[in-house]
Amino acid sequence: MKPNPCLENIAPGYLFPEIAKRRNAYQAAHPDVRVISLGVGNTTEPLFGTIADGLVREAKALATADGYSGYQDEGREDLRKGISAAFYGGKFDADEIFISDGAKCDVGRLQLLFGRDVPVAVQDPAYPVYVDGSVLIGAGGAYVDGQGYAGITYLPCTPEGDFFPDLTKVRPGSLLYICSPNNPTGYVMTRAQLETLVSFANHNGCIILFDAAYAEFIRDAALPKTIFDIAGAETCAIEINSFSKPAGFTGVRLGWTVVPFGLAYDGGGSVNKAWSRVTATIFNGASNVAQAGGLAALSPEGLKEIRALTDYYLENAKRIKQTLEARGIWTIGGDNSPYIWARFPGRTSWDVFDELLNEYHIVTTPGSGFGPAGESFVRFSAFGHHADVEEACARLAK
Ligand code: PL4
Repeated sequence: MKPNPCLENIAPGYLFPEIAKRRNAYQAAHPDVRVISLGVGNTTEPLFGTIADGLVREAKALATADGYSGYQDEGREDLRKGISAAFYGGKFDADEIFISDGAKCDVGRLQLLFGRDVPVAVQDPAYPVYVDGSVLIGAGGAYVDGQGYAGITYLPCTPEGDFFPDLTKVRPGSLLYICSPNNPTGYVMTRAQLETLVSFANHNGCIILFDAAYAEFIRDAALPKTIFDIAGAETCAIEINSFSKPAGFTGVRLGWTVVPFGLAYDGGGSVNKAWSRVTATIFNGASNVAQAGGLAALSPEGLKEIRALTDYYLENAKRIKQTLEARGIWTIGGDNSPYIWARFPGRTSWDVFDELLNEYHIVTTPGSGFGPAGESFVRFSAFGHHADVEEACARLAK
């Protein structure tokens, strides 16, 4: 038996396990050093009461005749309605919202809707799953070290270009991956930028896969939290979102995807119906315990807990950003997102990563791991205990 040919194209090694490998090797060689991680974006703080109670109640109910439930393939209707009410002003029907086991999993599945021949364009830098997921379905072409995949259109989003892609590079009929607040840059697209994107997509037959996993970190009221704040988005966008970062569900696993009824293929076929067919075939629903936790997170008390948790990480972000800037390092992000993107001109990202690990015992994420335009940048994650972030900042200040 031969491997799937797509596997021959994929870059050797996924970014985050590679970082973990280097960290573990360093720790093994220096057992007395306390390494602090500002690397992977993994939540660290315990769940608050209302959300935790929602999980516990459901788990206990499963042990009772009345409370037991089995498959919930499509996701609880009250959860889908609750998401529409809490995050979209109630404008979506429950059947336009699909419950998932997390944003990453749906990013990986969504391209089944479009197949291997669709042109793919991604922001560069970007969360690696967009390109790797495309490659796995055969849409990426071969990997060229330092340049990325030959079959994918990389759209540099740099400080010089206001972190907005050059849309003239996007072929009509493309799938366009956009993430805002952005991972890794922490940049949040303005309303005007999103309007330009939506207008471009509608005029050029493109579909935007909009990853809003960090929307609840936005504090500036002028910045849209969802692409569906923009008129016309319902005919050109799918939004992916998650309870992972706002509610601390990275391990619990729960997310959602909005596929509007108004989104159509060329020729008029419903993308919503197609997604319903795909998920019914290859997904058996999110955990019923996780869904109960998600429902609790949408209660008035739960939404306050989301605010408090995201505030906690934003305090870390502010502290890291101030520390780096006090050292004269250029940064962006961290105000409305949990990531700070720091620039080290003339150096490679892995070189800076190694220095931060060896000299400061701090794990970061090298910018080049997010795409060619990430070279010379390093991402600092604000997910961590306050005390650890304080210590990391004290080390960085020296
Ligand atoms: C490490 C833009 C983190 N093993 O938890 P999910 O599946 O709902 O959300 C994953 C996700 C989706 N969209 C964006 C993200 O940034 C993430 C999580 N990214 C990071 O450090 O960049 C965790 C990465 C994890 C992974 O591979 O996803």
